[in-house]
Amino acid sequence: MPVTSRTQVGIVGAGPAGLLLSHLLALAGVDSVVVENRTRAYCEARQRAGLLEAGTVELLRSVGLGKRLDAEGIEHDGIYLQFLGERHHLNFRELTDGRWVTVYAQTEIVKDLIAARLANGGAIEFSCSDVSVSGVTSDRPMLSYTDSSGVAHEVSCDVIAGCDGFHGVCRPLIPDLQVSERTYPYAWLGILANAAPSTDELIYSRHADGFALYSMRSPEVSRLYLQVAPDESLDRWPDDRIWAELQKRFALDGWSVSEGPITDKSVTAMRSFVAAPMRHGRLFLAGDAAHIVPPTGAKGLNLALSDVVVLANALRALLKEGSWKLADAYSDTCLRRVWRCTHFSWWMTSMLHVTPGSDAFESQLQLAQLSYVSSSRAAALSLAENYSGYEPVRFEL
Ligand code: RFL
Ligand code: PHB
Repeated sequence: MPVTSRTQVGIVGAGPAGLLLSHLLALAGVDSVVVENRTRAYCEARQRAGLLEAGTVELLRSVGLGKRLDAEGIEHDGIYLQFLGERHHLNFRELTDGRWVTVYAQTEIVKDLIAARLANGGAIEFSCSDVSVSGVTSDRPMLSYTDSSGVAHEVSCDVIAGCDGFHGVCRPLIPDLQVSERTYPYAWLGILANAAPSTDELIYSRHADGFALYSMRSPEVSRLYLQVAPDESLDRWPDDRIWAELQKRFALDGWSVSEGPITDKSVTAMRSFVAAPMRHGRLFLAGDAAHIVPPTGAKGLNLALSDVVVLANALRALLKEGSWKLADAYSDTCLRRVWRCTHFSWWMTSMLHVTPGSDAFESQLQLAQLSYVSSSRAAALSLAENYSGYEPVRFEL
């Protein structure tokens, strides 16, 4: 017989979305249980995003998660765009009345969130199997799973939050889902290296051989990406080849990429994906479970956390005051931001990558756009306000 229990919100997935939701709900006095199929160590080590919008930083500070972020996060005033062998700085602070971005790795946000939840007695079950959700159109949906010791559980909930990422079990429970999708004919090869970054800001470089991005994690650790073929095998990319390609794509007189031991290497496919609606009955999707953007705009994590703020406000109104108003508006409210970010990410991706088989016409359009963004204040401001975070959401404490 399964062990039965009761909570207000059953949360599937201990990524940034599920963990932040559980934290915000606790601040609002709403109970939750988070169920995750990976180990805690795996969740804390998964290399992904690194760039936070100003609004995301302000949100994390306002809910007690700013301590390490403020000590270790690296604030940036803007970015560099590089093309035709020249590097141009876009200063977001100047363009947008003080907006900025911060480099602070997703791994660190996940560690901070797990530590905060566990310190406050929060329930997170790692290493679960057979996770399933049922009865989402009834008044008492059920979250079922087997824990790491092999014991089966059934948790009766008021609502379920599907924060289980792109390959999760929640999205398929929504009937008549409308999916809008693009795949791109390239991927990113990402590395983490013990090398002091030789740049003060991130560099987005369009080179005739493909896009490259120079990011960082700390004053000692660099994070770099190269555009590669969509089906690229890591076997074809020994460290020497990676550094040679990075030096070529970022080449500038009197300057070079600083090299060091590579500690992580992976290939990520590029995709845009939006599923609507993001709610069915008492099931709400948030983050990558509902949408994916290509990483060129640095939006995925920020978007996931914005969904969660909208959802936490809605669930507090529903579970503390009995009002369905915000819950009914949840999907439409989120999708407006999702589509803005989907457009921005697609636009950045299309401007900076070399499409295999493309002709001179496409290259000239990209270069014309890059030159416009680097010289027109209006065009630069549009990039800056999207990149640093357009219309940030607020958690109502
Ligand atoms: P996650 O992080 O995928 O977490 C989902 C969690 O659910 C678990 N799960 C299940 N648990 C229980 N039962 C099941 N059946 C389950 N199925 C799955 C998973 O194990 C996992 O723990 O989704 P979430 O929380 O929505 O967070 C989204 C972000 O992770 C993602 O959008 C960003 O990483 C995207 N992204 C970036 N976003 C930014 O805002 N700025 C960036 O600079 C940025 N760079 C990136 C990125 C993503 C990248 N990759 C690898 C996709 C750079 C890269 C290379
Ligand atoms: C990162 O630091 O991992 C990063 C930064 C900016 C992006 C994508 C990834 O656009």
